[in-house]
Amino acid sequence: MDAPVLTLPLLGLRFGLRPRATALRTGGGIGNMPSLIRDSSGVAYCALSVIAHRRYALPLPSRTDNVCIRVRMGTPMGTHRYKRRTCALANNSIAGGYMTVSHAQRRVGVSVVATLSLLAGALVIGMPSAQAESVPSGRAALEGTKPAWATGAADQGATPDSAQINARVYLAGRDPKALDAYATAVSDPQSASYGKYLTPHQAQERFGATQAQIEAVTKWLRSSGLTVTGTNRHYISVSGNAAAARTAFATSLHDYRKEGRTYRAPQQAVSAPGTLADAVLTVTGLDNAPHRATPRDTLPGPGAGFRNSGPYSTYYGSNVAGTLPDAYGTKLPYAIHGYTGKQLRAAYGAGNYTGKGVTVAITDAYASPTMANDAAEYAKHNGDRAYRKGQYTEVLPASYTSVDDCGASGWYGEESLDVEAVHALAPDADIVYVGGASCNDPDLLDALNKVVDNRLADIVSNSWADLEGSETPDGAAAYDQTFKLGAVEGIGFYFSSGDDGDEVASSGKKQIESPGNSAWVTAVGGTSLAVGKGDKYQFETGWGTQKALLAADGKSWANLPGAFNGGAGGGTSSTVKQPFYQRGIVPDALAKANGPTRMRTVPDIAAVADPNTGFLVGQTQSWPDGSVKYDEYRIGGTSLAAPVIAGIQALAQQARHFPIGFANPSIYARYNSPLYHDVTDQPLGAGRDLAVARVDFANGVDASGGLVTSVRSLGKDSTLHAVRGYDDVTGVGTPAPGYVTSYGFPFLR
Ligand SMILES: [Ca+2]
Repeated sequence: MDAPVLTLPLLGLRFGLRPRATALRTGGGIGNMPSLIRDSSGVAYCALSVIAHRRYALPLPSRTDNVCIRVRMGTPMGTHRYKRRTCALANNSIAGGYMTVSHAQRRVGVSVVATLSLLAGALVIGMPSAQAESVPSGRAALEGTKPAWATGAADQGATPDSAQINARVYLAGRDPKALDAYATAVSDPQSASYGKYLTPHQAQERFGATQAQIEAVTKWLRSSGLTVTGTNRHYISVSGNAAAARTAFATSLHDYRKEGRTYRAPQQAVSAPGTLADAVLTVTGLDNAPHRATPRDTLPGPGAGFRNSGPYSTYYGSNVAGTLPDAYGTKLPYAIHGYTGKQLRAAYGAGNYTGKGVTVAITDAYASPTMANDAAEYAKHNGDRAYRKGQYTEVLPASYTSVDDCGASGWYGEESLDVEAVHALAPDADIVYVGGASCNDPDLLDALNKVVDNRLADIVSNSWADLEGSETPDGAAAYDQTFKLGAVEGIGFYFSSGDDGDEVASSGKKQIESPGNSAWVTAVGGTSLAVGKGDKYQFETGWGTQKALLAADGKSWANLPGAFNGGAGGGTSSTVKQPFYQRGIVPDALAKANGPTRMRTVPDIAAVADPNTGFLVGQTQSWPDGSVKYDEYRIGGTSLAAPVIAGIQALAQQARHFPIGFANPSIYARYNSPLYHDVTDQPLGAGRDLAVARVDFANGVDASGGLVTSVRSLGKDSTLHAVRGYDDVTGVGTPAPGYVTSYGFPFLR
């Protein structure tokens, strides 16, 4: 086991004297491997294996030579918008490389743009704020339920009364304020209630909706002419026509133009009868109802395959590109072949801990049909422990929807990465995969609720996200309620912070991602990691890549340093106020980046994410010769960082002999200590830039289409910078030897 780097008394002193941290919030990301597929008519598509989110295919331009293109595309129903930032294309084949995709909208039935600035989770019912539309007397406004894009200028007139509506009325529970307070106290090491978790049944008894509330809300909805299609402890789902919705929610529905399409939305803020103000949390689904969904009970086969070329380094610097031009004044090491669990465990101080007795849940949409076999194969190939019988289990929905719109098979790669990374870091931890019925918010939220309602796990790894600007307060409130219920049960949620840096290149606006922006989850940022010979930790930088190609004559790098190619998401929330645990730690230059009020910043913690210093993942894929078989490729993104941290937290929980629960108060309590690697962008000295050389198959599969050679810089994350202390690329840093064992110290739990 790695010896703790601090003595016990020093730890006690350091943390005993630290100003009281008080708590909450978080970011999400993406990395894709491009590949070429053709449909039955021979039309070529760029298939994006979206590692943090989903897969999507779009028609290729007729011919493009290694250019950056911006593509905006929508589903037939227009409820999704994908912006693909960079895509290197050559002669209708896709140059290997790392690409990112982000979603202007992932949600169905939730408005696309949120400009209301309000505290997430603090939807004020019955107390209209200055931002809330007026509602009829005797009604309680549900703030945030009118999308910002539902303006008079965009108004196309009333939605026909006969239009079909599907909505969810979320229940506030019997005492939302008490839930908030208990979730805070039970997660705060300095609270007398710290660690006093409740069972799901106890949580429901204490904070869930009462039967009387459910009956009253049901009666209201039915009396309005809506049909109740389902009731659970979180929400009542209803269907009906627009006329009934108008009666129920005291607002007309109108059609609005937005980005070339027409969407339905409430004309005013949605409201509930004043007598039900305490019972209703929010309503989702009145805009852009998911009527496009087509239930299916079978999923598509594995997606198009991807392979890395070489040369590689097996550890950082093991293979120097002697024949390639210098960059930044030095020869470059080749990119890492893909770190193994052994290397990552050593870098982050796993010691002899294995995660025994701990359960990690992974949520994604859909379910790879080959996951169990792929995971077993991967473990065998890469020196990870074989899975025990029953160690890996799945909890799946009865059927799937939006299979085409969400690009179901693209989620398989994400799932494979999540499962294999958790097992590589925490080889004895149980893993339960909880699949969502689609990539839409309601279905992913259902998956999270399954974890909470049944306490399926101690730790939940989530490598999916959306832009904060696409999140609306109604959706944020529903997520936060789930996270808080999880916190009172001792469940911690971990979300990747994003793969597009400050998001300016991907969205045109500096912003962060959600649900990682929530005060109630741990946002995991990313680094470039150098593990040297003998698994020795060398350094990390913030993950941020600029990519330049080898010039045609092979003697120089064209346009060095090249364009931004991807990096860890981070920054300051526009909607979530600073949680107590960040107070006094996050510099005001970050916390107040959006105005005079201190806001939530992300990420909280970080781990390896750079695909150039990434992780091998094994997956059954479809190959150009028609075969469908297992293979391995290197992958990265904060999609990797999240399961790595989830695995490390499983080790820490084993050391603690008790669930860590919502971890941010504990994570920040260790700030500014040798328990973390404090990551900076130039760890080898000011002004010393770092980079690796990388060679890819132009077609992503084999050398038949030629090779693409590039230089990839480290520590160049758009306008974000990893600096000494807390930063918006890596948070408090990455776990160092001693971090895991520190959870076993009684005064430092
Ligand atoms: Ca730092």
